[in-house]
Parts: sequence; C-alpha cells; structure tokens
Amino acid sequence: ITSICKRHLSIIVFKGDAPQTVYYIPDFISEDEESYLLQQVYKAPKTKWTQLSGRRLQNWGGLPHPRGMVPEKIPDWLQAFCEKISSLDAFGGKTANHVLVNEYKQGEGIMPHEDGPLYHPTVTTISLGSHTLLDFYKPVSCMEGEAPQTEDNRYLLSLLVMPRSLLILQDEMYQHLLHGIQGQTHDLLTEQVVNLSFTGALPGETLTRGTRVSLTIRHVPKVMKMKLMLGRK
Ligand SMILES: O=C(O)CCC(=O)C(=O)O
Repeated sequence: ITSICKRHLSIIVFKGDAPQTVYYIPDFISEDEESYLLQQVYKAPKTKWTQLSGRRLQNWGGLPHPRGMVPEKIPDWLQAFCEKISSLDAFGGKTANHVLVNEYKQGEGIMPHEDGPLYHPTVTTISLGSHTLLDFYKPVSCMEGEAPQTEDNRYLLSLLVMPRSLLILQDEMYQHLLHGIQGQTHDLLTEQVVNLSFTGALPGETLTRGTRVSLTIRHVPKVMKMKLMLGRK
C-alpha cells in the first residue's frame, strides 16, 4: 500500500490497482463553530440519545430503511453543515439528509463495520473535541490462502482525524473496507497512519484521547414521499 497526495487534501490509497479515495481537510470548521456544534449536541433532549456499548448516538433526518427513510426535518444548526459539505459535491449533486452524532468517551470506540447499501457511497465526518484513529480492515472473505482471518491480519491502515477536520471516504474505501475505532485511551502514531503529514502530528508521537463527538453526514437516496391527504374524501 502506498499513498500519494494531491494539493494537500486528498490521499489516494492504492491496494492492487484499485484507487481508494480519502479526502482529509484539516480545520474545515473554526474553533467557534466547533464550540457551537458541541453546545447544540449537548442541548438535545436526553431522549434523543441512544446508549450503545462503547458509545452513545443521536440520529437526525430519519431512520434509513430498505423501503425508504421516513424523512424528519434536520435542525437548522446541523442543516447548515449538511449544505456546506454537499456544496463540495460530496454526494453527486444531492444534499445530505442524514446525520449520526456519535459520542465516544476516552477509551471508547466502534467495532469494525461497513456502512452498508442504504447510503450514497460517500461518508463525511466532522470531528469535535478530540482526535481519534480510524482503522481500516479488509473484509473477512477477501483473505487469500489459509491464513487465519484475525482482525490483526486484516488490518490495512489508519487515518488520524483531528478535531475540526472533515474526512470524506469514497469508492472502495467506503464500499469494500471495514472501518472501526479501537477502544483505547492513547494512540501511538506509526507509519500506518497514512495521512500523518497533513495533521500536524509527528511519527512516534503518542496522543491522548479525550471525549470525541463525530458528526457523520450522509445522503440517503431512498426516501418515502409523504403524500398530503388533506381535503381528500
Ligand atoms: O465516529 C466516527 O468517525 C465513525 C462513525 C461510524 O463509523 C459510524 O457511525 O458508522
């Protein structure tokens, strides 16, 4: 695996012949915007949070469903950022209509997973409050030969996402690889962190995690059309 950089923003990781596109944009939002977003996240009613093992989350925009998402209005404080990201043409001309807010306390994480077919195959993430390391893995079925398919030998690379950055994953990076966050309190930055030179951090450095809130902003193409039944007999 090698990585190359285009105008300090995008990293194209090659695995075999397949380009896997990552855009890492440091300081996509300002410190004031970061504080504002954190304030709004923590202002949401307690009932808006779902506690999972290792993190808690808020879902905005509706629940994605194979038959179509019943859309819910995204609050103005999030809508502004959905539009800002969509204006980069991240979703093929469409505007993001779904946001997951994840909160990870120090030492928490998320198991390696794929985001699945209900979304346009682009995931965009704004990080607030703390950095984290996002790790990428080959799916189980892709291992050649008889080697045991442990998480360790499926591991490919990591991306360091700093507070206020925007990460955009597309192509194979979204559709084929699994991503996850190890539940740890410290991150040792090795050469496996392929975007290190764009983050201000140094190889060999160890970063201490704090509480991180991420906004995962996506486009759900299949949405139920709600017909107005008013006035019908
Ligand atoms: O917090 C992150 O950056 C990753 C979130 C994620 O993978 C998800 O919500 O599916």
